[in-house]
Amino acid sequence: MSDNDSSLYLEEDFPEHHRSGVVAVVGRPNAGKSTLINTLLGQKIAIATPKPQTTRRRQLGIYTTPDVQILFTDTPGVHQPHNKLGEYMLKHATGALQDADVILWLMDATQPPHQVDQMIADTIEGAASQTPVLLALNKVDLLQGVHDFSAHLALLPRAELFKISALTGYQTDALLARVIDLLPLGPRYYPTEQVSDQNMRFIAAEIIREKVILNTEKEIPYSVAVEIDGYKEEDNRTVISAIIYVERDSQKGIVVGKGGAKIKEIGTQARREIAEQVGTPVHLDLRVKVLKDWRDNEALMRRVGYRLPKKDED
Ligand SMILES: Nc1nc2c(ncn2[C@@H]2O[C@H](COP(=O)(O)OP(=O)(O)OP(=O)(O)O)[C@@H](O)[C@H]2O)c(=O)[nH]1
Ligand SMILES: [Mg+2]
Repeated sequence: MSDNDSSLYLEEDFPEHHRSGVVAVVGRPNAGKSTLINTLLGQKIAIATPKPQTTRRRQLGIYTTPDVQILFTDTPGVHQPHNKLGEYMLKHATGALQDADVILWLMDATQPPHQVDQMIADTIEGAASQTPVLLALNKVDLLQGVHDFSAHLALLPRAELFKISALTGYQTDALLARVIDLLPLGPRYYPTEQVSDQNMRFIAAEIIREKVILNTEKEIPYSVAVEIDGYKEEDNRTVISAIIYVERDSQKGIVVGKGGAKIKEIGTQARREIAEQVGTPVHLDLRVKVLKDWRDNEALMRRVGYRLPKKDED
């Protein structure tokens, strides 16, 4: 943890043997990183979908018990970037490695190692060669019979191997116990009840983006950004308005749907889930706008909420 972290918070009341630290959760898109963090925390703090490249920036899932606080860093799946958004995502993933006390590398056990996995192994050894690595082969609930994972482990022989299912929770307790073993002694950085470093505004935008991804196909899930342009609590309800950005006119038509049917469905699903999280009824107003090729334009990326670093800065 850096000393200038604005969220730094020190609670007096924790035992002397208290452990804490940062666990970077990394891996290819769709490996199950966000699902695993939600499972370990016992609540959904990050969106997860069947489409790769769902997570776009680094965010924390905070696990707290009387003796331990773990800051799980959810990261975008590592892939060869094809545009400015992809570069931004890669930077967030590799940056997380350098700050970690433990690296939790997830691979999809149903697939052979990919060339990007080699890149991940090389990046770990380049940026964090002293940091313990747990290699979790995920989705074993989908496997039948006996499997040989020597090719996976050969990428980073010093890693400790776990076979888990983030979805069912199989062996995730064992993985968590090992993470805790590896953490140094340290204080509690966040209040005990805090589970995420993101505010409700960001989480609402993510939930809306998740519902767009789940209700669309092809390029659209990748082309969508969501901006919350109004958020207020009034008369015991939460009133939110948001803009869904897409990259082309044709995409706008698809997201809106025939007679507005699709955007209505997206709105209903998002409103329900946001209401569950904020604990009040929610009024949600959605609009769809075209922002041509925003994913390859830094100024437009900033406009839709991706805070790009200045050159050479994280
Ligand atoms: N069967 C099965 N599916 C899983 C498991 N873990 C995750 N999934 C599914 O895999 C898909 C991807 O999960 P995510 O958690 O979004 O993956 P991610 O690694 O965060 O992906 P990115 O954010 O794109 O990098 C979702 O449909 C999950 O439900 C698992 O253990 N078993
Ligand atoms: Mg994710």
